Amino acid sequence: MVRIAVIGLGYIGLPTAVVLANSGHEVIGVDTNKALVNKVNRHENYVMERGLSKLLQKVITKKLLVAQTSVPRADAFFVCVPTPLIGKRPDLRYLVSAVKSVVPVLKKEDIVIIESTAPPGTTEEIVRPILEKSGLKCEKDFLLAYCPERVLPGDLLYELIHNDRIVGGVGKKAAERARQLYRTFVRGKIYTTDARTAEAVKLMENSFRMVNIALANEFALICEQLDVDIYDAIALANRHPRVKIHAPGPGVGGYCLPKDPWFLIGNILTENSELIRSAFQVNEKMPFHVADLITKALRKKGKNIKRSRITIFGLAYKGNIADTRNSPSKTLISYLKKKGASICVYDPHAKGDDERTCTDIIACVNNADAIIVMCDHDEFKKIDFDELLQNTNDAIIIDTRNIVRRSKKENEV
Ligand code: SAJ
Repeated sequence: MVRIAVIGLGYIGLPTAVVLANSGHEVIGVDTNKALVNKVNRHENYVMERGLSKLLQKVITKKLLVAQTSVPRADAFFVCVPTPLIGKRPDLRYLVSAVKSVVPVLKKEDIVIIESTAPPGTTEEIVRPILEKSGLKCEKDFLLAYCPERVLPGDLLYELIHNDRIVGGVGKKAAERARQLYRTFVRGKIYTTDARTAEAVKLMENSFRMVNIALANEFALICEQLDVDIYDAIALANRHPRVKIHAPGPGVGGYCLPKDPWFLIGNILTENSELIRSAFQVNEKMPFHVADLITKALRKKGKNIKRSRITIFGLAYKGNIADTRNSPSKTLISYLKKKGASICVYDPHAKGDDERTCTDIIACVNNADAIIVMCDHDEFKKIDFDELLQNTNDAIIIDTRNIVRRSKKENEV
């Protein structure tokens, strides 16, 4: 059992603190947001992930986890704070502030583990000098490691425990100590390397996915022009033993994929990162391509997008989650409003933040000229669209997620 401080109780930090506590460690969760700290101590879960509420209640009730706003003395410190972008540049202010908060309590034999996604070199060139302001020397007195998260929202708790992990140490001793700590709750394999490689690996993983989604989107644009069904084509191509084409969609949202590749290529020569830069452009244009499809389909029905009623199914950035960060739906909605359309958004998961969502699906499609499926929520897969269309003004349907199943295809774009 180790006394562990988890700094940052957000989407990664809270589940990490809970799983560490449930693995028998004494865990102190730390966040500057007093309201979050109070919620944790009242086991009021705010990270909507399957199984987390129950586990949070267990570890709080058993006093295995407590939350507070100050960083305590501990044997291990997990730093799980956001690392957003400012424009296309990493904003490491939260990370720097969190690491600085460890300095006053750092002692010999402690280990500090950074989980926040960061540009290669951050752990050694930014985090290490800050921690050495304590007067202690890295590797000699304290240990430092970098271990990125790789969990899929919607299945986070399972993946936190079962996925393989990469642990990057500043020195072999740190990698081994971090490996031992993760081994107490990770059932997947744990691969050790150096911190810089681990930072790069995380960014390469998400760049790989962002680029491959862009390729799928570009295939969709090509197949539209070729009058080939993209989904049939991908299904057949993926029968090749070494081909795995991703799913095309209306764009790439979330906190990570729109951000992480910029951490990788931000300081790289343009001529050495052309593919990743182009992939961003392909994904970023997808919501506007959807708007173009809507305009053309309405025009075919003698309707003008201006003053049309358009129902958007899905504000979240992907299926079965409530997260709307960087959602392609928001880009599409904002564009359609500028074109004069009247918008109604229906999403059984995402409660509208800056975009109001309707809770009554019939009211939301009432008299609609278009229904745009932007998200693959399971609820949408159960909808009888033939019946739903009866409530609309002969609406067109644009299904960007290939989930609409109908007995007949009329009105579908
Ligand atoms: N998307 C497609 N086609 C695909 C796959 C995804 O259009 O074939 C779209 C989705 O609809 C979504 C976007 O791409 O808009 C990104 O979705 P995602 O599921 O690929 O990835 P994220 O953003 O959910 O990535 C998360 C991140 N983890 C957290 O946010 C806690 C990331 O750091 C993880 O590496 C990733 O899950 C993972 O899968 O491990």
